[in-house]
Amino acid sequence: MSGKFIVIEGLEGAGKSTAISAVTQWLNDKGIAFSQTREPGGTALAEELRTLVKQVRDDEKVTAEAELLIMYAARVQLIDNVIKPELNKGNWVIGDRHDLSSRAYQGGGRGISDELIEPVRNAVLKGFKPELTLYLDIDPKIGLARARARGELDRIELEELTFFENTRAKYQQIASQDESIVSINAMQTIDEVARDIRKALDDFYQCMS
Ligand code: Z5A
Repeated sequence: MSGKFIVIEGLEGAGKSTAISAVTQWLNDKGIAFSQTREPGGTALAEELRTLVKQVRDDEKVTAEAELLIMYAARVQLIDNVIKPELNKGNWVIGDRHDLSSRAYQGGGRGISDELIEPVRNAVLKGFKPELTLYLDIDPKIGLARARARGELDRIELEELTFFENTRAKYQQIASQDESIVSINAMQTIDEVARDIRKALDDFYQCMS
């Protein structure tokens, strides 16, 4: 595999869509061929799972464990059918969320133990991981206000503030222990965030060459 897998992560309203524009502009400037993915989603089956898991439902409770397994079912479909084939062609892949989301939301937010998450991760990922993750760090109060201003909230976005605070704490904890994750202050202006993203990409590119 010669392409690189770069992932954008963060709470809702952190500005992932805006960050992806900055990354795609940087790749275009460098003349690097790439494709984009999102999680959950990115294949026909994974998109159906995305719709199911985001749907607000009053007929039954979605358990934390079912939510976790749906995320990984969608992920394995995407990795095997899209991400790895693209990387094998030499293309870069830009991911809107990946495995770190499950560790933060299901591990931190839902409180699922590592004893359950780790075997599932290992079975699905088999050591596969992004070369670079850009984690957009934001206070959930600010992120949720941005998300609310945009329109209707999905099932996960309707969670209590403590859910997002726990999710953020897990993001921060994992990011502090993994050198492939760069934390970016997403509470700055859009231009400042874009500047920090370009710098992180420049540093990454320099380390590669
Ligand atoms: N999830 C999970 O639980 N476990 C998993 O393993 C995975 C996912 C993979 C996926 O939703 C949901 O699934 C998500 C996590 C969960 N649920 N929640 N809750 P998603 O990824 O499709 O949706 P999202 O995270 O909710 O994305 P989002 O709300 O679209 O966030 P965003 O892409 O970061 O936001 P944005 O559209 O770029 O920006 C939001 C608004 O803020 C927009 O109007 C911007 O113009 C504005 N903005 C952006 N940056 C700035 C700055 N710097 N200043 C001011 N305003 C800004």
